[in-house]
Amino acid sequence: MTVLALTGGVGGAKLALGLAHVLEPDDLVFVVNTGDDFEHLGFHVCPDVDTLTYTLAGAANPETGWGRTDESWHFMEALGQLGGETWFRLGDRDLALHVRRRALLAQGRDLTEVTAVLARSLSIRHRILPMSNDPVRTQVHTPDGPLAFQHYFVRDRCQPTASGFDFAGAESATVNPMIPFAGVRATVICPSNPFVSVDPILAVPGMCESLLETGAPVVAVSPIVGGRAIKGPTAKMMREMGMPATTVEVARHYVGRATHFVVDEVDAESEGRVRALGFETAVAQTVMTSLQDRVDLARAVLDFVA
Ligand code: FO1
Repeated sequence: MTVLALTGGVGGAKLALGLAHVLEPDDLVFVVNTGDDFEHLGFHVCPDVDTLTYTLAGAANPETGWGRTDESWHFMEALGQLGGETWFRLGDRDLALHVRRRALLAQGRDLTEVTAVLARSLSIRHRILPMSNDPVRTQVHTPDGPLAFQHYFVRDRCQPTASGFDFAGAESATVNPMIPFAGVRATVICPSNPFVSVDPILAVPGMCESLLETGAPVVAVSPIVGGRAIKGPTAKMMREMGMPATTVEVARHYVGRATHFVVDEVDAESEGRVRALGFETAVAQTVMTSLQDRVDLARAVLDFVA
């Protein structure tokens, strides 16, 4: 029986690593957001796939959570000298992965196959599935118009005011056919940004329905603790969209799309209000600093939905 883990970004990758330490490759499949993908410097860049891949390979930069550890930056330096765009930092070792992905895509392989080849070459045994092989691109609605996600997140450092999001291409994207819905015993929505990491996954037509039709629990872990996001712009986005940046508000966002919800110990007094929204609820330490924290949370989530 398989656990599906939906993840995107650095926060989600933390719990993903914990799950990978608890579950065997046959029992765990990652479904990863590709709404952050973009064409850049001639490469098809897949930030959330790569963040998960490097994290599972033990090669992720521990400070940033994205890109590789033991990196050098000669390519960026030389590109800058040549007048190239350097706002999106590609390290020398990370560059090799982008060159390799481009070659594999040029052979006509789809994103799922390419991701599997790269994961295997980094000795990863767990399955990493892009949510779709078709292009879906998150756009951030700002006062100056729609902004491509990486332009919002990296180039403009999340400064623009976000009033909403859309996922260009989602309506014609196909759910990754390799996702083994039939044998699912639980779906874990990792503590990623609900709006730009999880919603794109659930926006692929049929994804949400297929998850609920498994009849298995769909458990979301709150990315908001005590009114602030552990990582990234989640709380800022919520405030800008007129929502209180609370765990209860995140739960409200998942009404009808998840069945279980995990709040952090700091928000234990909110558990009743989350339950009142119709969720089965649990309280756990969702702030993950150490590897043990990641494993403990994974175990707590799996025990909750066992
Ligand atoms: N995030 C940044 O804040 N600055 C960067 O320069 C940057 C480069 C980068 C390169 C490769 C990659 O896979 C991810 C990278 N990220 C960078 C992170 C990325 O923008 C975000 O992790 C996701 O798109 C949202 O979680």
